[in-house]
Amino acid sequence: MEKAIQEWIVAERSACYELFASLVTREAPFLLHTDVTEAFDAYVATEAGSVLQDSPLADAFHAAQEVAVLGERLYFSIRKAVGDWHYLVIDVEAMECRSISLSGFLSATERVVNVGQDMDARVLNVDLSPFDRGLPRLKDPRSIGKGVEFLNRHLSNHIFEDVGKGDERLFHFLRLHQAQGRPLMINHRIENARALQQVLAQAEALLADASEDAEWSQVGDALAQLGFEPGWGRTAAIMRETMGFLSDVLEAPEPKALAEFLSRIPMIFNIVILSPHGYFGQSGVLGMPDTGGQVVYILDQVRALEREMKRNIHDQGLDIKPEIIVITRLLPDAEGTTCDQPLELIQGTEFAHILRVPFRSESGEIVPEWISRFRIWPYLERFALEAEKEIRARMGGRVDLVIGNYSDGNLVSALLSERLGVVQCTIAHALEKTKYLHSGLYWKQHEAEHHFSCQFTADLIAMNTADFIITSTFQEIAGTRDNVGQYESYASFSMPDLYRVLKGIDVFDPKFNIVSPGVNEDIFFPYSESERRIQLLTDTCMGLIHGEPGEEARGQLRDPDKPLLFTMARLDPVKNVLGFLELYARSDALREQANVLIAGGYVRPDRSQDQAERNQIERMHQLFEEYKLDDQVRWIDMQTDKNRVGELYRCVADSRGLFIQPALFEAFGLTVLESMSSGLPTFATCYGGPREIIEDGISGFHVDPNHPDSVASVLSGFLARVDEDPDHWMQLSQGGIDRVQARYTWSLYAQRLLSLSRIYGFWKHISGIKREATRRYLEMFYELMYKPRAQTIDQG
Ligand code: UDP
Ligand code: LCN
Repeated sequence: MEKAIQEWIVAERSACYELFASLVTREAPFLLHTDVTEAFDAYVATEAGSVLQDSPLADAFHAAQEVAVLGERLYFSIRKAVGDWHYLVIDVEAMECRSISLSGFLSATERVVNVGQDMDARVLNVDLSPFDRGLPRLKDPRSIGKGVEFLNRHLSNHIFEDVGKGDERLFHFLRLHQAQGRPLMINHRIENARALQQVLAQAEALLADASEDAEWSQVGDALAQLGFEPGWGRTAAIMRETMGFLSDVLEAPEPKALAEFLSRIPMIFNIVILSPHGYFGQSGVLGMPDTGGQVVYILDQVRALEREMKRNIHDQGLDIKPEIIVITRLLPDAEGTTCDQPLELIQGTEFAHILRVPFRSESGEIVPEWISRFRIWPYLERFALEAEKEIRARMGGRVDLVIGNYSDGNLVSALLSERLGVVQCTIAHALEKTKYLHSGLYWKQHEAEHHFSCQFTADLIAMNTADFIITSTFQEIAGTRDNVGQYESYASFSMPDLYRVLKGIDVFDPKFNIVSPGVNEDIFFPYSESERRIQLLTDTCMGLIHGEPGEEARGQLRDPDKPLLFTMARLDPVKNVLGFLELYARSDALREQANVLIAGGYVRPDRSQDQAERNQIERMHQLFEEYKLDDQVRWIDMQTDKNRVGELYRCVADSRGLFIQPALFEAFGLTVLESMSSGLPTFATCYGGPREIIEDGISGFHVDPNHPDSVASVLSGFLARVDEDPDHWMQLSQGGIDRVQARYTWSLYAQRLLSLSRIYGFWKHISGIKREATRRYLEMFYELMYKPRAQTIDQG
């Protein structure tokens, strides 16, 4: 690319110079993708610039992710496709273009931030690429997020290539499985893979003669003589089928049989889920600081997992009680929630509990108060050790899967799974890195408030120790054509004076799998299912919308029959609730057509304990005053009762209103699923998960929060069209319902997660030695980088 550009520079020197100079003279240290493409498009629209229209510069400028401007030099990072990066520098004075290395580019960005930094200064390079050798990697970007399918193909093609070895590995893996001290599937009588193949044939013949419904109690004695144990299936027919899959795998492995067999192995009975930060509780917590979708996700996930585990155990013909423990922080100052209780049964389950472990100060005292998720890093190691003791006491150390959530839970899951020797799954929910522009490069400015030096280090460690990672969407891993994925942003970045990441994660790693969450269908059902709605709840919600203003509500709607534009979120700046209120306040058309309903934060600022939230609350009051909104906007406190929230969406749908999710960035967006599932037409940010959840114009609409005027006109246009054609509202409403039902359900989620756990469990078993070196490297990174950084946080 650089050669072709250089040829154009020589041929069209003056046009090229003018284009480059237009970037330099902006005097911005960094130019973003849109700045660069817009500058190019604007210039080629001029007469002088038109010669560059179809030049190689067009490709470079349109694919430029970012340009660092250092004096007269423009350093380009170019993303031709997902994970396909190139770097080049254009020297505007010398009119030269050449390609540079990733290190060269990162060094330039560091010098932009640290003016005067020595170009050759030594830095700590973090590079995981040497550890990848010999491990499989996807090639086609379309396969990203379908790691398990790839791994199955790889396993069946390569593991068994080495005649004899793959069989033995599988045999040893099967030997590991036991429950409550009793072996499952095979016992010591079978000594090796060859012997297994022989007895399998005998067992299959034996089962063919038995009645299809015969259970272990009828066929077990004969099978045990051959060396088999329970776990193959509830009935003779299922046992035979499972054995058939194994025979096929041992004879001539192919991906489908291998996947089918692995996903039947009885190996997941005890699961530990980690979610340390925030107020993790079953009621009265949602909307509190750091407490949102993650809590909803985990509670629904646990219920779905328990159901699926019970179903699997039943089908496997076993009689074992599964157990799930969600480990969170014990909060003595619980602010009226149950977060000060050490143990709670999770509603809707038989065997799942929330177990709370306190944070302790350096001197070992229990820390009583809530601590922002940005400041909890120094407490986590001790928390992990204490959690381990609790797990050993409850589960006897017999854990089959550890699932981490968010950066803190993922770090603890890395520490725990290492010590317990079990499969580790991580779920990011929201990686903070992409929420703030250049959060790595400007980490020092963020440090006092956000402590990203700890968080990004923790993220790198957990992503790389994880056996598998699940994400809610594709874009979370690999972004879109124009935007870098959340995980992709960890591939390489720099934190000046701390370290430079040359390879932090690879989006082509088969550990990534998209497993999307669902909604609780008992709570978020369509507004039109009137027989399921409870009048008392409807009345309560109508009171919330139309009642008198007071301590928990501001505004009273003068024209209550107008449709409602509803938004609900934690009052975190990134949710941009204020941006939405302001765009409404400034749009005469919208103010004429509709009222607004906002649920979030506290109307009384003194009730909030979080500074960022208090700032938002105060600004909201200012907007009410400035734009005189009291008779068109109703603002109610955060809603902590889920049933009420479900009914609130439906009441807004009754008004033929809509839901708007205006976040500057939304990692996934459970409110989007909830409102769609309630049959409320949904308008959501085009940055993040909603872009993938909603098919624009079919199951909702995408809006760009950076262009408030266009959001206002999209909303207003929709309302005007619905006025003329009420069917339009109905189409969007149904589109949303259909989309959620087809794509976002918890039962699909649970099936897939458990199946992944078994397959990656097998993969961990056979690839263990190869990964030992990575583990050691990460241990060092933890001790030498993470811990000292965590200790800089004041624990007082
Ligand atoms: N929520 C709520 N009451 C509020 C604000 C939010 O019940 O006042 C719930 C909302 O229904 C959703 C979750 O909190 O289930 C927010 O999840 P989402 O993924 O939209 O955002 P997050 O807060 O996790 O960033
Ligand atoms: C955190 C977020 O910020 C949301 O976007 C997600 O929906 C939620 O977690 C659940 O994964």
